[in-house]
Amino acid sequence: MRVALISPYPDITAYGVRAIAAFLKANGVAVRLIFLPDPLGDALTDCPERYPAAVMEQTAALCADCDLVGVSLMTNYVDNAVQITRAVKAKTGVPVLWGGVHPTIRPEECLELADLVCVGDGEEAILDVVRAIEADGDLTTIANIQARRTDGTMARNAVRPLTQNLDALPAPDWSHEDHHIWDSQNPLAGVVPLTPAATEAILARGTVSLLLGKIGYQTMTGRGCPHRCAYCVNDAIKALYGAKGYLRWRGTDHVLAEIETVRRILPDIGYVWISDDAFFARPLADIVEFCRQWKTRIGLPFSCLGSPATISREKMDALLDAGLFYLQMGVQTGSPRIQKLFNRQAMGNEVMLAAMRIINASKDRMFPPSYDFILDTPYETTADRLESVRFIAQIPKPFRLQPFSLVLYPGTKLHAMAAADGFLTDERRQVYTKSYTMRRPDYINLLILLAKGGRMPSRLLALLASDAVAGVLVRPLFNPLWQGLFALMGPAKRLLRRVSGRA
Ligand code: B12
Ligand code: SF4
Repeated sequence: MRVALISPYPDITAYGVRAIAAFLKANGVAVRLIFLPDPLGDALTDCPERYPAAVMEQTAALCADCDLVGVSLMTNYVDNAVQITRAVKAKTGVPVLWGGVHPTIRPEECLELADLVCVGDGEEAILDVVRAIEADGDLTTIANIQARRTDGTMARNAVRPLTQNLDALPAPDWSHEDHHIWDSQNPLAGVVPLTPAATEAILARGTVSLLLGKIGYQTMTGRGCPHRCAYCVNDAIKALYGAKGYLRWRGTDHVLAEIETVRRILPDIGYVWISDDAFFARPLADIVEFCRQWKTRIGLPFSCLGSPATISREKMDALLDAGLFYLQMGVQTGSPRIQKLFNRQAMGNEVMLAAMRIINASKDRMFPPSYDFILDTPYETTADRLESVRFIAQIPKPFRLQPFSLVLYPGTKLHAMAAADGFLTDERRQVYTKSYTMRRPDYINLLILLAKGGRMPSRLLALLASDAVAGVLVRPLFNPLWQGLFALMGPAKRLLRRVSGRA
């Protein structure tokens, strides 16, 4: 049996797809991986036909001798999945299975085009589908799989319990055996075999890789998150499976063995990007052991994410000693009212400032940390937003901000609430094709963007966010001015990049 797995994501890490590929291979199924990185990158615009026709034909040809085609998708990649699936169906009779975050949340919508949909974790489910196809068996009774029966009714099978022992699963597949890619930076080459050298060249183009001049390898040491923020998919997935047993960690040896293997294939990897939702949520003893082994077996610099409630001095010290060079933390808002709306009241301003002070005490040993903010929440008042800016003025320097415009992803509490309250009138525009870079061009967002690099004097920022000054400048009369400045920011940034010689 042979399965083609297709990833449309701009980032070719695609951990979930590679995890499934490795699992199928370990169970004797041949796998062909096809990477079709979205040519628009993270700048999502409304563009249903994202791939050239020739690329779709080559993709379909690569699927023709397979028994099953799997496509992975997040909500912003529905258009990609539709285009790919139509192309495969036009040229082959191979059944198409969609999996990933979006099919997990919206299986019925996905079944309008896909033959089968996988809800939740996919390793065992896809293997069961392959076995059923092999035996010419029933595809509508498999746990995690949803399908339309021949009479048109929906087969909605329950999810199986989550695998608790992640070490029983193989590490993601970076073998490069039967891996293919269409690289939009070399579009005329078509879909070609992916070589380790090409992978390194693509990973080297990542933002942090460019900044450091080192190739970054991204992995995950666990699955799940201890928190349940109202705008995050973790909330929806916990609702599907139950919160108990949702947060799971791989053992240190399992993770380090993966990195050792991948370094043999990709020898130029210069740092590791641990992209667990909340790596700092690992217990201290685990972190200490992880760091001890990391130093002797890997020895590369690494970055990770931490939620404010989980950062401690002891964990920081151990990680810094092992090579932590960069840390990203979610702040999202400085308004206690919006923290409550986001279900992040346990991560209030005092908790966040305490975590920031711990991070700041190590400022000489690492890159400035990055703090994420969510902008454009429909429930925010001007007072809430100004509280956020005043909070930024209290953050110890140096730091960088990553301000994201809120995307109301389906399945989250906030999506349901906004839909009920009439804030979601056009899902395609407001969700499916919305990028986090589409920030509302107004005075308060401008302040946050100006504070992004962490260089704006805190007193000046606090003054600009004071009721006396902001009270005047947020008036609609000034909006054209802020909109004009926003419009100039893109070209100014590009000019600065060109002058400084960066691509
Ligand atoms: C790591 C990560 C990234 C990385 C790497 C992404 C990549 N392409 O490799 C980076 C930082 C680049 C990233 C970027 C983005 N991300 Co991201 N990311 C994650 C994160 C933290 C983990 C994903 C992961 O690897 N999980 C572990 C694996 C094992 O789980 P999985 O991917 O879900 O796969 C399992 C199942 O879904 C299923 N499955 C998956 N694919 C398939 C396919 C088939 C055929 C089958 C049968 C099953 C199946 O089986 C897998 C194994 O069990 C999640 C949050 C989360 N906790 O899931 C967000 C998340 C997936 N990201 C999200 C978003 C929105 C983005 C961006 C679009 C943000 C943006 N720019 O606006 C970008 C775009 C993607 C890109 N550039 O490639 C959202 C998606 C929400 C949604 N409804 O779609 C999430 C859920 C976070 C959130 N906001 O809630 N991301
Ligand atoms: S801490 Fe981050 S990953 Fe965890 S639930 Fe909240 S937003 Fe999602």
